[in-house]
Amino acid sequence: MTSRLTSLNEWVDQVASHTGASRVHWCTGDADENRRLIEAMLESGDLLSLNEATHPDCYLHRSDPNDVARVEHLTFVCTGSRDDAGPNNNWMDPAEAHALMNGLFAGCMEGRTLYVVPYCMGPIDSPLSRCGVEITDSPYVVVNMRLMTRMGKAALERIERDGHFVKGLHSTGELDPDRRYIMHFPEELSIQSYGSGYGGNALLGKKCHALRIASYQARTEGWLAEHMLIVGIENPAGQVRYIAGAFPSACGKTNLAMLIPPAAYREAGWKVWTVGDDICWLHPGEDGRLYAINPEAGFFGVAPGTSSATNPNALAMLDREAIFTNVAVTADNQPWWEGLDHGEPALDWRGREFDPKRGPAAHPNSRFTVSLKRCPSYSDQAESARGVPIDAIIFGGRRAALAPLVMEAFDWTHGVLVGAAMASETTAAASGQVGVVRRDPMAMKPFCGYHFADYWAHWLKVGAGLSQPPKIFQVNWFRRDEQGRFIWPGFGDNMRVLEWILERCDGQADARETAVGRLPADDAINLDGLDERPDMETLLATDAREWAAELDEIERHLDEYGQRVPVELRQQLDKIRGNLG
Ligand code: GTP
Ligand code: SPV
Ligand code: MN
Repeated sequence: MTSRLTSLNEWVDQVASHTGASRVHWCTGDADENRRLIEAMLESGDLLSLNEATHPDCYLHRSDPNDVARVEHLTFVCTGSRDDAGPNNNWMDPAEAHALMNGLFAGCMEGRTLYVVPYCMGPIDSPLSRCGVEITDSPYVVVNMRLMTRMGKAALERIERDGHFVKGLHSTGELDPDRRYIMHFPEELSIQSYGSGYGGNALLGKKCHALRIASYQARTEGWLAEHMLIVGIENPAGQVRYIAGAFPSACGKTNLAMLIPPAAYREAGWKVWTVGDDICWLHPGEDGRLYAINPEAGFFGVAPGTSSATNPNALAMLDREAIFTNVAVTADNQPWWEGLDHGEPALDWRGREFDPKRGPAAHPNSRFTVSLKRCPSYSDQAESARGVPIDAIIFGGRRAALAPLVMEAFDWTHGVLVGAAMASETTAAASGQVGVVRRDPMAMKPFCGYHFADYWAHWLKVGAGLSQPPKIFQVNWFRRDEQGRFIWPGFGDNMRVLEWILERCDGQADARETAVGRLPADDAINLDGLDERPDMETLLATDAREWAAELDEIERHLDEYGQRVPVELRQQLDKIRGNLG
């Protein structure tokens, strides 16, 4: 190993000695290594095989029942100054956090193998990509990281060239919720995670690196690291335009990223191309546009609700080479979850005989892991080193009332306020109560690695530097009627809204100016081919009284971030108040 890797080698040696690991394995990412890890996990029971005939090379992992989602209350940003982490993060003094974590990691890998997992977030040859190394004692993490990132030999070579990387240290520990912490040290570009083996807590390339650490780096380097999908929409003329969309966890990013347009659109020649479904790094280009790369290489998607009616592209990629976490299984050992259109559960996500009295068969936050390349709508631009140019940014939430189906911001500054004011009902993706409306600015509440007020200022600054900024929109697929049913059909029919958005970007579709933003003019949303006309009047209403109350709440929400909130956002709020009269 050459000298540029000295710091990596020293770190690995030091961690191996501190954790007492019995063996050190440097991951190459090759197929043989993967096969051996899977065999060992089948042996230990960490993985279970699934029906080989229907689901070749697919496996099931059942996580500990107390370890099924991200844990926001145990996730910390440890900056030297508390103010830099902001009220949006839990904070701990770095020295205190290191002392705590050193105590937990001491001797924790005795008798276990320590895996060194070099990975690259983003296309391996893109100057926009960033590398990291995760040290973990979990083979489940290794096989997931192989699907979710560019993992192994090529990443190690890039680290050698770059000379720097983000250091991530992870141990599943005892899976004791009282000894569980996800710590970020943005000033040291390092992450330490102990006591969980689940998703965003344990696959450190994902939320920990590609959002919390990367957002912090992006601020100093002049770009944005966002919780966004990236999708290309090809019109019948063959022109592809790209949209980036921020939605909170379990609010529709994966579905929108791979939607299948309604029949009439398909027949006319519309196509959808998937670049990313969860994380997006946005860089200003020399032409004054914003360019996006997906730092990830795979999907860690929500299983429940995935069906041939809602997301046929996802189903098509889940019949081989996928890892399922916490789904149920049928009597013939096929994966099963609520919403799937065939089969029925025999065993629930905990491996018990299914009993509907005990709740759903699949855990509501059960997931699939699969390579991006397996997606039928995989974009030929997904590996593009310079990224794809973004025409529109959409902010979406899950809101039963108030938020209209779609609304265009007046300009970038108003768009930043729309993003900062986002609210959404909580979901099973994080531990805690489900269905409570909370503010989730830019869908980044759990993921922004620094003070939200500074983050909004950074958004304003990035926008000011763009000569051709994307237009910003707000969407809401989740408005409900009095019976609690969704009013908008959603899923593939969201294409109808995307069409209006893209036409607005071309200066074509009609909009009506309201106090709070621009909404589609009557009949501007194409409803052809829908069995039933949705209640568009409710979907596109902007009730002045409700909005006045909303603006008061937004003001209180901004106030929580104190003096650092950019004055432009308060001015926008005042302007809209004035519009409302
Ligand atoms: P994370 O991976 O947690 O970040 O979630 P996500 O934003 O990618 O959400 P995903 O696309 O996995 O959708 C979450 C849940 O919302 C699933 O159960 C979907 O079936 C459901 N969903 C997605 N899109 C729509 C929609 O347009 N309408 C309705 N009613 N439900 C939707
Ligand atoms: C989310 O919760 O937004 C996810 C799943 O995408 S996790 O990887 O657990 O963060
Ligand atoms: Mn997510």
